[in-house]
Amino acid sequence: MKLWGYFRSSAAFRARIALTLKGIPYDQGFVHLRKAEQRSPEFLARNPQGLVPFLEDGSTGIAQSLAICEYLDEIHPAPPFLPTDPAGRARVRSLTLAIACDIHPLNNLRVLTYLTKTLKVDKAAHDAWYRHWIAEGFAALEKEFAAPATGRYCHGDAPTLADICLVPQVFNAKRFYSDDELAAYPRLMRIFATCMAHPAFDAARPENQPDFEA
Ligand SMILES: N[C@@H](CCC(=O)N[C@@H](CS)C(=O)NCC(=O)O)C(=O)O
Repeated sequence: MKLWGYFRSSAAFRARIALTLKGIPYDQGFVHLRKAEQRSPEFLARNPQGLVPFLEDGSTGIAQSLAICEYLDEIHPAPPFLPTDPAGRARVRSLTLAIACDIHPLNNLRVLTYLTKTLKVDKAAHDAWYRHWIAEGFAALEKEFAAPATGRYCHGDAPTLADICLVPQVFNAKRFYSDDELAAYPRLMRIFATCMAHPAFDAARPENQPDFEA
């Protein structure tokens, strides 16, 4: 398999975690988002959606990180990304979508670029926008993690799709929030710490990627 991504991309980070959790070896292709390589004719020919990640498995090409995660879960069922009971599966999907649909897209590069370059929003407003959507999303998640106790990870004692999305979102938040500020979400940060102690999450982190730039 070959994963096209960018070290700082939260969505590509999800795919790296998923591949590593499954123990699937993969090659990486690099798409430099700051250099707009996602909009190059070469990359658009590969992925018309113009976003990373993009997974190639033989002749199969898959855009969208959650579609990639589900594909990997279907072809390599162990360890599973979802619990077995319908209520648990629904809860994990709900947490996953709260991050992937309701937090992450609002702070995506193309949205921020539209704010600053097209709408001429200044840096203070840009940063306020970014912080607002993180704060609103994390506050809701923190309540979700309250009671009843749900285990060491987002749901239970093993990583699920929700953890695969939570960890990159915390890395993303750390660009605009100090650790002291993030301490306002103690349950969320406890789960983050649990995940980061897991070798698959650590291996997938941006600093451990060949295209990492400080
Ligand atoms: N819903 C997509 C989001 C993908 C996405 O937004 N990728 C970002 C990086 S995290 C990207 O490629 N951004 C390029 C841009 O905004 O131009 C997924 O889950 O894969």
